[in-house]
Order: sequence, then C-alpha cells, then structure tokens
Amino acid sequence: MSPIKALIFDVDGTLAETERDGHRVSFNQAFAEAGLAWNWSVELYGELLEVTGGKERIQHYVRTYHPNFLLPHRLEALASALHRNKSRHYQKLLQKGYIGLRPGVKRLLATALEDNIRLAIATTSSLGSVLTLLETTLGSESLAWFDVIAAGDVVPQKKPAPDIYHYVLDKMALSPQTCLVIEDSRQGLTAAQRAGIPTV
Ligand code: XBP
Ligand code: MG
Repeated sequence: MSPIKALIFDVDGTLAETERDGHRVSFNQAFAEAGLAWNWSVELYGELLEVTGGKERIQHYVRTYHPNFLLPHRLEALASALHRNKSRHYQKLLQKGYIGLRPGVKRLLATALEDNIRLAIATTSSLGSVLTLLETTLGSESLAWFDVIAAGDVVPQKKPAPDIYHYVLDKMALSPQTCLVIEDSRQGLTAAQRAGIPTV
C-alpha cells in the first residue's frame, strides 16, 4: 500500500495551462469592457504572475505602471470590480471548451482514487473559476472526487505563504509527510515547502 494518503494539486499551470490563453485574455476583456486602455501582453503577464491572485495582480499592476491613476484607497474596490468581470469572462471561456487538462492529469486522478489515495486542491485562483474548470473538463461529478477544494480568499495570505496548504492539511486531518503536492510555480513550491509537504 502507498505511504501517500493524499495528493494535493495546484490548479493553474498544474491541472491545466490556464494562464496565457485563459486568465490573461479574460483580464484584458475586463479592462476593455471598463473602457481602460490596459492590455497585458504575454511578456508583461509573465512578469505579473510573480504576484499570485487576480485581485492582488491588478492592484500590483496599477501601483507599478499607473501610480497616479487613482487614490490608493479606491484601488481595492476597482480591483474587485474588474476581477468580478474577469472571472465571468474566464468562466465563459472555459464553458466554450477552450482549455483542457494537461496530458495525464485525468489518468493520475483516476488512478489515485482507485488506490484509495485522497485528493485535494490548493489554489490561489477563485473558487468559481476552479469549479468551472473541473466541471468543463471532467464533468460535475468530479467535484466529489476531492475531499477539499481550497481556493482564493479562503485564507488571508495567498501563496507563497503556506496558509492554503495548512488549511488543506487541517481539513483533511493529515500530517504533511503523508501527502504529496503537485505544483508548477516557484511561489507554489515555496508555499508547499513552508507547510512541510513533499512536493513535485
Ligand atoms: C494561479 C494564480 C491565479 C490565477 C488567476 O494560482 O495566481 O491568481 O492567475 O486566477 P495557482 P484568479 O497556480 O495557485 O492555481 O483571477 O481567480 O485569482
Ligand atoms: Mg500554479
């Protein structure tokens, strides 16, 4: 029997390549809809990914590239409004089937379940976006495959803080050494390692 009791998956870049042709495009749609002449190129978006979380990423972008755009206390509200629209665009794009899972992901999930290995998700993305990705790629029944789907603002600090991994461990009542995390980014790896979980 496997000594691993649970696999904990990151989402963006791990379950699916969602960033360049998914999230980035949706941020740009929300900006255009709001009448803002902001456009995140692939290159700029690559840099902006350093900041995890869509709302946090928008705030960082405005502070860095348009520091005089509006008073700092209005920034949080603007970022939230833009992000709400961005998420709507992103979920529509998923529903059109534009983004699939990375090769092998479905098989890995199915094999783990067959072997009685529990599954969880620990992501910086918003819950609605994660659920839509699962529904559009694996079907709504797949939501029940995961013991915990921990997303977005469920914890105060996003990755590279370990909070989201602590949250998952707590909910699953498992110790770090009995789990394995699958991540794609430096921030994600740092978060999982800070929580003491072995990480691929
Ligand atoms: C990826 C992120 C997210 C997405 C955008 O996190 O940092 O912010 O870029 O999603 P992970 P939202 O790889 O941990 O899943 O706009 O919903 O935040
Ligand atoms: Mg990722």
